[in-house]
Amino acid sequence: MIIYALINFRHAKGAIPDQEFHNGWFGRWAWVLVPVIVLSIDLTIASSASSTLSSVESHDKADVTVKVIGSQWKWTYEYMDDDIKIVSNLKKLEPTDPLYLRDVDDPLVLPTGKRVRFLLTSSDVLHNWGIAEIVPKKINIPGYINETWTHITKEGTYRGQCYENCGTGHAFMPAVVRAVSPTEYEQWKVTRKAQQAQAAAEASADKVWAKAELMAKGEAVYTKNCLACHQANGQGLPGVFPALAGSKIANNSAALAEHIAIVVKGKAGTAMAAWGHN
Ligand code: HEC
Ligand SMILES: [Cu+2]
Repeated sequence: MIIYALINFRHAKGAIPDQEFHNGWFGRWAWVLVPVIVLSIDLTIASSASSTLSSVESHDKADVTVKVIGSQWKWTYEYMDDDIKIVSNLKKLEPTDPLYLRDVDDPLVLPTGKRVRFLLTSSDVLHNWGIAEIVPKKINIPGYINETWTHITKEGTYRGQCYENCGTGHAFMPAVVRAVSPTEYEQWKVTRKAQQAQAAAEASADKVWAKAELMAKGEAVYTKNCLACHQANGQGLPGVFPALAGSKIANNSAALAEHIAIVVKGKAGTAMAAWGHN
């Protein structure tokens, strides 16, 4: 409009300005009505945005509360009202698989039609948990708890990931939620608790383990907790994660105490976490 006016109503063309414009009815009302219209549009947008934001931040009572803990590079879910803990690790799949880097071994299970509250935190660096279809992402900060919530209406599997660059394994920590009906959810809780109790009983029993049993159990523990850094073949990543294959600590019965110490207590200032509390 400005370019059109500059060309067509220029002085050189003999245009004469309308000096009485502001005295006509249009000139009087336009400069009142235009700001009123613009402001009303602004306020309409602001009020619907505010109600959405306050709903996102709502602290209403929830039916299920889950603590979501990010760590390099997996998600741990703790059900606050039930003694259930889920450790979600990347599922190893072939690159040709449609779910490559998008599936986990043990997803978070949630009921549909219930209000679910999430408490987000981290045990090492910044992570960011979220699943676009059901819950907005929110940052996981070490030593700090963030809160968000959801209400899932449709059963199914929902996928998200870590949205904060948290290190070399950032791409390998997908977040997966399996939403089931409330009845199925109750059944799942019963089975899950029974499984956990059995595992705990096995761990504490005075059972004499055969070497093969120990090897099988150790492999499962390694795959779930250590493989991401030390790799399946035990070679680690040179310069970042040391190889356990051929390591003087891991393969030497004289260094047993040192071996146990580094696994239980970790090594401060490195990615090697203390596993003692698990
Ligand atoms: C987040 C990555 C990460 C994970 C997961 C991890 N480690 Fe480590 N680990 C390291 C790093 C880094 C070091 C080297 C620490 C240092 O600088 O001495 C290390 C060192 C070790 C060492 C000493 C090796 C040597 O020769 O000095 C052992 C043994 C070990 N880890 C065992 C384990 C076991 C068992 C697990 C699973 C329960 C595990 N690690 C999980 C990163 C990791
Ligand atoms: Cu992360």
